[in-house]
Amino acid sequence: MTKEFIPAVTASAEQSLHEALAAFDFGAPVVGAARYGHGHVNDTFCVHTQPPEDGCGCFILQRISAAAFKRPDQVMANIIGVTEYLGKKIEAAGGDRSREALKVLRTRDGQISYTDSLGGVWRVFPFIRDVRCYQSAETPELFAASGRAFGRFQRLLDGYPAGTLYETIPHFHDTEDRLAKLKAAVAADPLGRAGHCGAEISFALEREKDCSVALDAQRRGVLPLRVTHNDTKLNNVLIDKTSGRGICVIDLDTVMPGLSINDFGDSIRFGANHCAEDETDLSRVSVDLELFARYTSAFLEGAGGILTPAEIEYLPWGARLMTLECGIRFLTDYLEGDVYFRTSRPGQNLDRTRTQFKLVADMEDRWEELAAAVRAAAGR
Ligand code: ADP
Ligand code: GN1
Ligand code: MG
Repeated sequence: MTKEFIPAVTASAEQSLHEALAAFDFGAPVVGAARYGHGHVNDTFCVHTQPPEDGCGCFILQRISAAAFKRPDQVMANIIGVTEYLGKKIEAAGGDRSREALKVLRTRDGQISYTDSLGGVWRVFPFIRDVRCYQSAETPELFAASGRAFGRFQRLLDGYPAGTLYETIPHFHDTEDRLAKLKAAVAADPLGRAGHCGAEISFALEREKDCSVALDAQRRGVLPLRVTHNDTKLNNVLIDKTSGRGICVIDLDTVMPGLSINDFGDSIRFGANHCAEDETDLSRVSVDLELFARYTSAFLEGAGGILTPAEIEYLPWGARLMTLECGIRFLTDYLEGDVYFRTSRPGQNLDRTRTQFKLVADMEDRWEELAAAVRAAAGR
């Protein structure tokens, strides 16, 4: 697919919603569309249709974030490639591809996305029913189910031709580059916010060396590049209501060549604690070792032996670095005026920064315990 570079859109998604709804073939009249989910980046709507029989139809309609993705055509090309590959693998293993893999619904003229008159790019997936999507790990079993699903996701994509994937966000998990961008934001300080986040800025700068740990290991050939998801939050896996299994990994915009330890680590960052990303009571923020251990065992089980001993050894670094990097990203966005991550109140990105840095400090304090939990899960 070749498409022109799409300019950034600043218009609200609601402005173009009707245009987008008219562009797709939902198979029945649309009776409603409402904002849906808790994503920080894309604009997501749930669309209901009214077929003549069989209850109502349900779809996920999304406007791809122009701030995050400069080439939505490449995002969609990756998603088509990966979902078709996963679908075939799932079918071959006797699974139900309509529930275990996303499927892209075409527009009325057969395209995989629709560009509205303001430049926003939209896509649709059939809604997977009888699932739940969690914002926090309500039970260890639930968190383990997500770990198994993300481990399995990596195993299923082990043979995928990684060279055919576009890098949808260049330097996405390049922690050195993230720190460099933070330094630039501190220097520019367009809104004069740096003055009241000196402690957070120092916290990041003091960890400059850490930012190179995984990248150095990759450069030395110790950690291999794989096809990875890169955004493995608990709310990016759908959990089957009946079985409690993590059945479908969603939010495939950032599937790219990357490090397995980052997929592991981003899940730990988001899920192995008991508070929201923007919790303001920092005394509540800490890593839950039981959740950490349960996730690790399940992730390794799902990965089914594809991970190398070095990848397993570096898993705690994945957790520490994804958390540090995410804090750096929230802080950069705070300094730049909250232009990337959606916020619903002033100071939210700074609060998010603080939770991430508190988690990093906790991981540093309990480093040996994390390493021991990984060794135990790996049977060493
Ligand atoms: P974002 O990139 O903004 O996080 P997601 O692709 O993760 O967007 O979608 C947001 C939410 O929509 C998810 O957390 C999930 O609750 C729901 N969702 C997305 N795709 C589907 C689907 N195919 N079936 C059911 N729910 C979905
Ligand atoms: C964003 O899109 P969403 O909400 O699943 C972000 C992740 C961050 C996360 C922090 C494309 O994820 O990288 O870790 O917010 N996604 C992108 O909550 O930047
Ligand atoms: Mg998401």
